Amino acid sequence: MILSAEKKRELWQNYFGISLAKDQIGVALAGNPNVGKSTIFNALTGLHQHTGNWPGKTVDNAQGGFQYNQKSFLIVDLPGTYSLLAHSVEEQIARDFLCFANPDVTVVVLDATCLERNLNLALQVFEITPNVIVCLNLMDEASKKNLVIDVPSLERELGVPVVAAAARQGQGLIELREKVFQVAAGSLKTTPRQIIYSYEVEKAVKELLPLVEDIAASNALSPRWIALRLLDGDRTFLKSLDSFLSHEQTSPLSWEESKCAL
Ligand SMILES: Nc1nc2c(ncn2[C@@H]2O[C@H](COP(=O)(O)OP(=O)(O)OP(=O)(O)O)[C@@H](O)[C@H]2O)c(=O)[nH]1
Ligand SMILES: [Mg+2]
Repeated sequence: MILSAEKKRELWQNYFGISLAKDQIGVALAGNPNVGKSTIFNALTGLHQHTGNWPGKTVDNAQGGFQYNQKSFLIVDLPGTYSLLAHSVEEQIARDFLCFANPDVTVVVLDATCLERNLNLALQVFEITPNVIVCLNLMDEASKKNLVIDVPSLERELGVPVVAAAARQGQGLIELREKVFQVAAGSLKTTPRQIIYSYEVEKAVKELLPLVEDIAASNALSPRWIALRLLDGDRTFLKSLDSFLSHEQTSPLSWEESKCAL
């Protein structure tokens, strides 16, 4: 499920304080701290940036735009986060945006020198949205450490496009922009790998699903993902979910309608 363009603009403005123009494609840039998100953001958006604070928080909020193939994109450079189980205010901001803002495309930036740790966040994002691209940054550092990453295999394993990059040197950014465009336009299909949990967890998810389906559908959230978070029992997240759900109710569009709208 996905929000209509109009509802998304309202949500971004009212809940996140971000002005998404009509027909503009919203892109979230996420990743662990210090993996090169802002370097990628700066390279893609150049001088077309706007910085401020997240509503009610003292944390920086950077948004920037670029045009590509007659489409307009707005990128939101999120604070670094290791996981969606957030602890700091910065992590909560990144988590709430990834979970509730329904971006058209989410780019998860990974540090190619420590893939295992970085993949944790990517797999969590895969549970929220299918429209994900992995940007494998710091490839120059990986080469220095004699790490060889088989990008096509990783792409197959993850089920999403993987773009190898060395953002400080400007490498991989043209491909990243093209992939963002293709995923937004629906011409590049993604099927992010989903984690299957233990028998007990899956059984509990199955029991919860009918209870959360309506609320998930009317807020364009994944029911499986809500069920899993309820099982986590993460209090700060449940508080955010509660505040989001008590915010204005939204009416979702199907995937097919959303692709037509682009
Ligand atoms: N060698 C190398 N350094 C890079 C690359 N990309 C970014 N850097 C450097 O890594 C450091 C961190 O980059 P940032 O873009 O600030 O990282 P970030 O993910 O935005 O960091 P936070 O916002 O603090 O989470 C900077 O010194 C960059 O110049 C790269 O591909 N290769
Ligand atoms: Mg940054």
